[in-house]
Amino acid sequence: MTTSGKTLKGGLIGCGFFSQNHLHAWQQLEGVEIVALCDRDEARLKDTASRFGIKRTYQDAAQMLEAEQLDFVDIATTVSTHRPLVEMAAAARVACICQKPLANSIEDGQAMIDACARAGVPLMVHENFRWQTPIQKVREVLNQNAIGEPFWGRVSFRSAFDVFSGQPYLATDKRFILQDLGIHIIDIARFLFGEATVVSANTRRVNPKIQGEDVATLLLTHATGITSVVDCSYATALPTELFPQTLLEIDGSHGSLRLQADYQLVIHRRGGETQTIRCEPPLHSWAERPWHNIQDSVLNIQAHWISCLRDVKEPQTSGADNLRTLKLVYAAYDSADSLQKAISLQ
Ligand code: NAD
Ligand code: 89V
Repeated sequence: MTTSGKTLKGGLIGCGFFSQNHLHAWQQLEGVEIVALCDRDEARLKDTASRFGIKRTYQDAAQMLEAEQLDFVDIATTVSTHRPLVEMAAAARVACICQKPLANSIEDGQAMIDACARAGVPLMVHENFRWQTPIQKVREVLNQNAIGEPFWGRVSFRSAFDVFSGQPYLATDKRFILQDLGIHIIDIARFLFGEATVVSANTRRVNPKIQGEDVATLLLTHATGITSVVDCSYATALPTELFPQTLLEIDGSHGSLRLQADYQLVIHRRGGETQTIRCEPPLHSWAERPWHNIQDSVLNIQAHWISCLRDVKEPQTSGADNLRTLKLVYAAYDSADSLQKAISLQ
């Protein structure tokens, strides 16, 4: 696909809760335009089209793909439609962004990757948490060897924020926190510590009004030799609500690093030197607190997609890469179902 210079044309499928962030971010980025929208729900489609000034609308994704000359589709529907929509776009030889979770099973995820590979089009999973400004800063600090060789880490997300009012399906799905939020936190662990080879986990439901688990704790062994703890909770009422901040603790051979509340990054060198860096994400004109950290990461991942399309590079969170995160999610559920049995990913 040669795209250098021209404005890239995208079509967005699924005009629901989260897609509004995608659309704001696309409007902020140079060299890209969402020329068509698709949603089965006519009212949502019209409302989104008028708010973002997008003229061409479709209630059927197949019709949109047939009628439009698109460089890519941005699929922002919920998980059950991901496989059919990605396969449809691949059959039309259109590059795909697909929201997380990639799929409802490893088999479906693999089929989506294979369909895109056969069609020769890239597939990127919209796994945005690693693109958050503070997480990118921590990656940079580790790359600079500021704390030496990391040997232990904790990636932690604890909150009592009401996610169910914006995303009601989260209260009724049989599986909740690992599949929806843990998937991001596990991906951050992979991003910072490398591939995980063994996982054990436990989960529980605290909130009686929901169907799935809202607390999960994982112990991971990484091929790099790092041990990490990934913990997430939507049942944790703190004196100050931190949603949607991910906190980090990383211990290295020459020091330690802590990403603390309110985006304070503390880097300590063995022997005494301690530095505190503030990594507050930018508040874009369309963004609002406390979501601005996530909203900024949407802009960052979409900018990455544009640069990958232009330079014909594989996106960081390609389908194949993200399938490894999905495999960890399923392995964690399997472990939790079998008394925290350690599951090997090799
Ligand atoms: P939603 O239910 O609010 O919106 C989905 C929209 O897709 C609906 O308007 C629905 O009518 C439409 N749709 C479904 N199937 C369709 C089809 N075949 N053709 C056309 N339209 C179709 O869902 P949401 O809360 O916006 O979540 C969407 C996805 O985004 C989910 O996979 C969710 O996990 C993910 N999400 C990601 C983040 C993040 O930070 N990365 C945050 C929230 C949600
Ligand atoms: O990222 C997500 O999918 C969201 C949230 C951050 C609220 O968990 O559901």
